[in-house]
Amino acid sequence: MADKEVKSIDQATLEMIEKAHQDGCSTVFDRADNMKPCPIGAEGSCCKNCAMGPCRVPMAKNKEETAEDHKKRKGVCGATVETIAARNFARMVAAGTSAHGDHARRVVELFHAVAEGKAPGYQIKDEQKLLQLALELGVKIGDRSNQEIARDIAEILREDFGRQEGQLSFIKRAPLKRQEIWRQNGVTPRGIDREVVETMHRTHMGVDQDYQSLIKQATRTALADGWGGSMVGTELQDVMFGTPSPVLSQINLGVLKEEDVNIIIHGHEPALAEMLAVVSQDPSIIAYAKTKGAKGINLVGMCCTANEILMRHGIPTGGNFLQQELAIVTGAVEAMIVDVQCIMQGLTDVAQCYHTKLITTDERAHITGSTFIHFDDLNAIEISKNIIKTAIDNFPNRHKNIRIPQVKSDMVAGFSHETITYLLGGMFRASYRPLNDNIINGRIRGVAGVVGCNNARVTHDDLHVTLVKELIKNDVLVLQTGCSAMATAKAGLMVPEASKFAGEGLASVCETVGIPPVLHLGACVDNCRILTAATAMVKEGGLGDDLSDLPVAGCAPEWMSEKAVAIGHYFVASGVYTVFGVTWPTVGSKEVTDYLFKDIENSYGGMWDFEMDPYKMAQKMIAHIDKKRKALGIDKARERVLYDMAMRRDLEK
Ligand code: SF4
Ligand code: MSK
Repeated sequence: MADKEVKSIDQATLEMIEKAHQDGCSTVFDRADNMKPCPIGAEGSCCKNCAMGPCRVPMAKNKEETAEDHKKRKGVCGATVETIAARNFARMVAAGTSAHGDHARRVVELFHAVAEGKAPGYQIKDEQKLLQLALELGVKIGDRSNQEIARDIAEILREDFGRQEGQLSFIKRAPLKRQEIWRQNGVTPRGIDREVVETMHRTHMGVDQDYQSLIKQATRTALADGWGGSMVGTELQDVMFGTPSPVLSQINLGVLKEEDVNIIIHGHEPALAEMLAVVSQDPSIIAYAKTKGAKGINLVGMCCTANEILMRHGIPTGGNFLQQELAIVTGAVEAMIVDVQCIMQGLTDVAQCYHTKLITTDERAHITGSTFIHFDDLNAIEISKNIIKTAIDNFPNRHKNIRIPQVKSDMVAGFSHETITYLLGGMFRASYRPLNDNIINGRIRGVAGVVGCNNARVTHDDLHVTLVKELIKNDVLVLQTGCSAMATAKAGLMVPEASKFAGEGLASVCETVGIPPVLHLGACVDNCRILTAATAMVKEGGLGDDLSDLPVAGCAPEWMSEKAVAIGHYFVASGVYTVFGVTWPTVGSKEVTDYLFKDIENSYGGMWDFEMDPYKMAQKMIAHIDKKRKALGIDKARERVLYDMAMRRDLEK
């Protein structure tokens, strides 16, 4: 494990932290040093849900105080430690679900506009996926046009947001046994908005005051994210922008080009990024850049928007969450264009140290000190040209102080569920059979989803990379999204040659199929692709009849956002053992934490865990995978050992 004082294991990041210091510019790394986390808030023991508080009910901090003494500590209204911790947890889930849900709502609105021919520049790129969705949702195909079919699909999926009764459209994608578990536990989500609103209501002062009841509603809300908002967003984005397929690209700050106009697109929703990708290739725009002395235009992604345009266009990625300010510190970025989510307010201060223009584009996300250019899907081409011209006009304003770290790595991304099926089975026998067979015969021990953010409280990228290396070494195939995927890509784990880091069994499968041992599945909303892949494994047969039977585990080692909590909880509620690093938000209540870490398994087959050491994270995940292998009766296959001569002689004694 890297020294805690080391800010990052990434050379480009370290170089730019040093440059920021030389330039007198403060970044997230300095702010994290100057602002220690509040220990009471960190453990979920602070309630500020009414004006009689904030009330603090922290854990015992000295030996004289017993657990019983702690339990006696109450908020002014009498709220217990359990209620306060569970309410805080539920609100994190609601916030995360709302972020993905609101992202998906914009996608549905754009999809509807495309269907009505009102959004020039956008189109339906994946007709096959459109027709599959139509069949699944009961939309008549016949001789109707793609536009007519798309409009019906948009209208059906739009209902998922405000539905008051019944269930979300994609719930029926889950294995039947899983659907029954949700029904029995009363957590089948109705409408995405309804579940979020109900969580906010229940956690208001003086409403739901039983921690298990609060967690139950948090569960229903999280499921409205994984099998609702996120899934709707991913599916319709694929239809409009294309379902990802493997693509070679590069990652890290070294993808910036000194002689080009560098434009960074940062945030989450791909509508703007897709259009910028198209417009930045326009010969008239490139010619305009040349009139300002630049060689060309270099569009680069940051955070999850980067994942979206990387997966579909191979556009290079500048870096992950903790590198957003550092990209500006290079002095070579003309504009950083942002939409929603994970955009640090500190960007404005950093941009002021250099010539970079911070351009906000979304009505829901204004930042004081930025330039706001409203991005309207219905006039996307014109607005995108305007944004890019604003960046080009800024090129002559560059300061002399430019330093781009010469650090970048090759990567292969674009592993959608559809692509994995095709790669495994080929065009005519596309299926998960080879994956299931290799899990059953033990070449692949299991599958892990490693996802989530960076967090300035731990060494940047270290936990992601150490954990993933440990997993693949032990023959665990790793599926990744978000900033976690970027961390391991920078470390060279997303190229086929990375199979040299994998155990013998996993390496042999990866080399046969021609894939890296670590697969990039996309952005944070694309975590639902992992659910889809896991469901396909169940449906393929031989690995049980529910998601909780599979030898799989999940982890967000460097999480920071509320979205990560929503994602983790929908994995747990879908039957997956899920580990978080850095900190655990209910640690202030032993009962709530025990419930989430142990008892919840009885209801859903999945449970949470917390671990700060990446080696121990890997051990815990592998132990869970082995437990599931044993329950499936496939643990024996793994124990096959190739005997060398010394071992044979020992046997014959
Ligand atoms: Fe304190 Fe209760 Fe108000 Fe929370 S709701 S701030 S615990 S009085
Ligand atoms: S961007 S949510 S820091 S993964 Fe999706 Fe990265 Fe986490 Fe934001």
